[in-house]
Amino acid sequence: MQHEDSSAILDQAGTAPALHVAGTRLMDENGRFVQLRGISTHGLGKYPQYVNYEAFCTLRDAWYINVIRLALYTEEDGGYCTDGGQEKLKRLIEAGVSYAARLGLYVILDWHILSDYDPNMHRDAALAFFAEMSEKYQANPNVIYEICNEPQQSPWATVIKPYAEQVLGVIRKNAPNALVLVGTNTWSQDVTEVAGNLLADQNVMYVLHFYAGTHKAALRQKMADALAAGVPVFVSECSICAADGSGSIDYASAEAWLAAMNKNGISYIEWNLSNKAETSAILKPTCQTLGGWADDDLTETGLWFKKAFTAQ
Ligand code: IDC
Repeated sequence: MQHEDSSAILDQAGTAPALHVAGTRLMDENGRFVQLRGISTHGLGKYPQYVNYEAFCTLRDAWYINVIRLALYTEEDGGYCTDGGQEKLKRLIEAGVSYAARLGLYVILDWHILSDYDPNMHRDAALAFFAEMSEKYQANPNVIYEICNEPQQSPWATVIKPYAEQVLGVIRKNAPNALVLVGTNTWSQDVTEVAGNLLADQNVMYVLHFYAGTHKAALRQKMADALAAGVPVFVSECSICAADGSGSIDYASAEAWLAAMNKNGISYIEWNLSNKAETSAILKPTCQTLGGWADDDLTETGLWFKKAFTAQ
């Protein structure tokens, strides 16, 4: 692996340089290929305490991440469209973006649909949210927009693509060059479904999610097929346990995924930054600190990803 993607990719002004899609890969404005690697928060409504400067700083300096994903559930666990309180959640996003900017990290604003499986269910809220965010962050090249976490029962051509065109419409008025990530059908696994029917937009990547205990060679083959068909793939969420976020770790499958992503320079983000008693959490349930973690604070999943990030 070329050492093109050191943890924080700072330009001379100390900010993360703008990114664009080049073929199926990401490139910065200095012409360097970039592989983003990082961690996703758990739901912002449920675990707001991990959106803090020290946490992000630790993940940058000790884990070598270069991106953080802010998971804004639309429905579950204090969701933006249910009981989360929109102003409170937006203040958290504002804080998260400002910490990321100060640290030279990229930051993903993740519109985290899940049980609301069709992105059109909350389309008006999504349009308003992304209009507001893209206006606010139009001068921040480190902000990345992820417009629908995991659609289900939503065919690409008739449901997700028309939704994405509308959301892109509002984002592009303010942020013509920002990177936008679009989820795919079946919990963001159907990346081949978009082949030959991409959005008419240069700066979009298509999302694939995997949980190594559940998803194995068949889904990796889909990733390879999508890349071969010219689809730029971004793994905005993954972990090494089962798809329910818990269960046991499959190390062999995890290594196979890591090798496939590194070989193709695919960006990937681990789920999740919390101490919840579930395998995908990177902190042990006994860990009460909000940053500056020692290895002893980390779960097996945390240790595995820390090693993956720092090995490069
Ligand atoms: C899971 C959380 C779990 C929570 C559940 C419902 O880990 O604590 O109770 O959501 O809110 C996804 C989703 C992501 C899931 C994760 C694990 O994007 O929200 O988080 N997962 O199930 N897709 C595949 C797995």
